[in-house]
Amino acid sequence: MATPLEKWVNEQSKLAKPDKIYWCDGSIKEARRLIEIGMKEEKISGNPVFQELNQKSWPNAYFHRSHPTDVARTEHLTYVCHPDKDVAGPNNNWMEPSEAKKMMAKLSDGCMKGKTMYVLPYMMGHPDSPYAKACVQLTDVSYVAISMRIMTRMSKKAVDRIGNSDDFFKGFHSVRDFDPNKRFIMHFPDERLVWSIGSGYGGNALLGKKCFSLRIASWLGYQEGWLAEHMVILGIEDPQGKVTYVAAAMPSACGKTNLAMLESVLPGYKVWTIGDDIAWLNAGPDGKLYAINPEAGLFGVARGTSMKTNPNMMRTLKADKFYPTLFTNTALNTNTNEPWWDGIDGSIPKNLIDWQGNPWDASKNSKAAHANSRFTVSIYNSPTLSKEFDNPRGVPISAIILGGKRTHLIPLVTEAFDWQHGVFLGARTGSETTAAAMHKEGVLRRDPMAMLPFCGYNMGDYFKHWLGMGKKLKHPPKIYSVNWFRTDDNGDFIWPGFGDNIRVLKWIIDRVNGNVGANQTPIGMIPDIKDLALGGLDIPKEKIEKLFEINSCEWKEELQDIEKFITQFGKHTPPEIWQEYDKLSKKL
Ligand code: GTP
Ligand code: SPV
Ligand code: MN
Repeated sequence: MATPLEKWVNEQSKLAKPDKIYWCDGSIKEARRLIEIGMKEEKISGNPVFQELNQKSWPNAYFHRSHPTDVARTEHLTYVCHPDKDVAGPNNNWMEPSEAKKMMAKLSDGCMKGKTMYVLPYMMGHPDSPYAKACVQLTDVSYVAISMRIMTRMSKKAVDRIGNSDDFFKGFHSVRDFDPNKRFIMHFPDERLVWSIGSGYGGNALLGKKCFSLRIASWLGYQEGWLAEHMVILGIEDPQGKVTYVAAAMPSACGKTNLAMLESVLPGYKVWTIGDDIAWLNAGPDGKLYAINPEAGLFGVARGTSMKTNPNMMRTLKADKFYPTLFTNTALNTNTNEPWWDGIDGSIPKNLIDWQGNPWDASKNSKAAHANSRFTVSIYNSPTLSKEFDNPRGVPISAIILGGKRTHLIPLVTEAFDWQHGVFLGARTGSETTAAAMHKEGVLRRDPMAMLPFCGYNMGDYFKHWLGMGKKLKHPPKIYSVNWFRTDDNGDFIWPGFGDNIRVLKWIIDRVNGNVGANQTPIGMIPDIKDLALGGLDIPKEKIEKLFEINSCEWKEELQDIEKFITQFGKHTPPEIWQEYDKLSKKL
């Protein structure tokens, strides 16, 4: 008798009509074979799916060039199909589920003809974790199969865990012909199903990531009493060897990966990495909040990554471990066969070809590497990997940090008065858009808890759920807002960022551990400058003060925009959010 899993795979193959079906086991041998297939047999717009890079300087690294229209997440083509539109909320595109399925079935009919259908069984979370979920994705391109193998725990253990049950997350993915007019990423939360057509790009195609671990998981968490968040998880070790764990939400391309692998400029402090993008947060039996990272890899922004900004990531990318490392849409140095991007160490090489494969002409003002070019690398390659990474229970979180990219207004760091105020602080967060999704860069939008594109249900209900989580915890973490991106009158960043962010993290753990005081302002508690470890920093005092300036005129404008945003959620917005709004408005 076929298992529900086998039945499902069989039904999907009848629809997609692949030439072959290949069940992946996640083994090392298989990764080698899939890379070979990607180098020799499969093609995307005439290019091989993988190209071997210089194995001496970049061991185990391969280059991938995507279809030119397929370089970032497409939020306008992403839908959450609850039966009731109101459940999806104004923060999601919505389509009636049966209508969506009809459309997707039509687009999927015969979409894998002449291709192999890869069946990818994987776990999100450590297989021994009570919080882990068993998943299966189908795909028709080796790039996605290899990427999923790097990003997740892919193995037969997932098939064993599913056994005879129907309780697994289902992902159907096909790049079809990459037609941007036939590209859709559809979520069916009640069926734990994601159906994605027409894109091979990261969050559109690696369905374990944003689609399942955030959009569907946030909905599961809402029903079951836990949180799925767009957050990094890290441990901060102090000179006495005590490790304090924090989780931090920041919108796409706003600094999570860099924070997760930070190399401290303060002697005696060290950051340990647990995750760089997604956290699942559960209330533990001791009343603390526990975090696991459901992923096992890093899908990071190449631009700006160097030995100066993120040395631990450069070491991770060059680590000579088995797991293959992928570079997508970077430029290529044809002399050395090495990847290149803006901000990487060294001078600009002479013989670059751009991310689309054309010789690059520096005078033509085009970018050699795509602004959203990325690498995909196993987290086990990281020299900063925490020894708690595989702990099935996760780590206890002492502070939650909520960030965004704001060139004005928002202070370097603010502490919330309490949990409810912290939820408001997250709800009101705005951030300037980045190249991680297909839209104009640098436009301010509200992005509560960095979840606007990833919350799989009505965001008003999401705020309610956050408030409820706080009540459930006997020891709720303290909540902070941070902003590394405030600029001076010349438009330059005031704060050096990167390794210097440890100075802010130190203040946060000093607060959490009751070692320092703080000053009260209308928007929250801010540090006394004397309590910040600023030794060795060459920034004039006025500029540091500017990082904490609260301009009430600008804040009044901000309040109007916040009100407009929150009003959208109507009766779904909990009264506590409006209470906090009123308090702030009165204080200003
Ligand atoms: P996603 O993978 O899209 O979720 O992005 P992310 O939040 O992990 O962002 P990441 O750490 O990759 O950083 C994105 C960009 O911001 C990169 O170009 C970094 O170099 C830059 N960046 C990161 N941290 C800082 C910082 O502290 N200051 C400044 N000025 N730039 C930073
Ligand atoms: C993001 O955009 O937040 C990313 C990359 O982390 S993606 O996998 O495309 O979501
Ligand atoms: Mn992300």
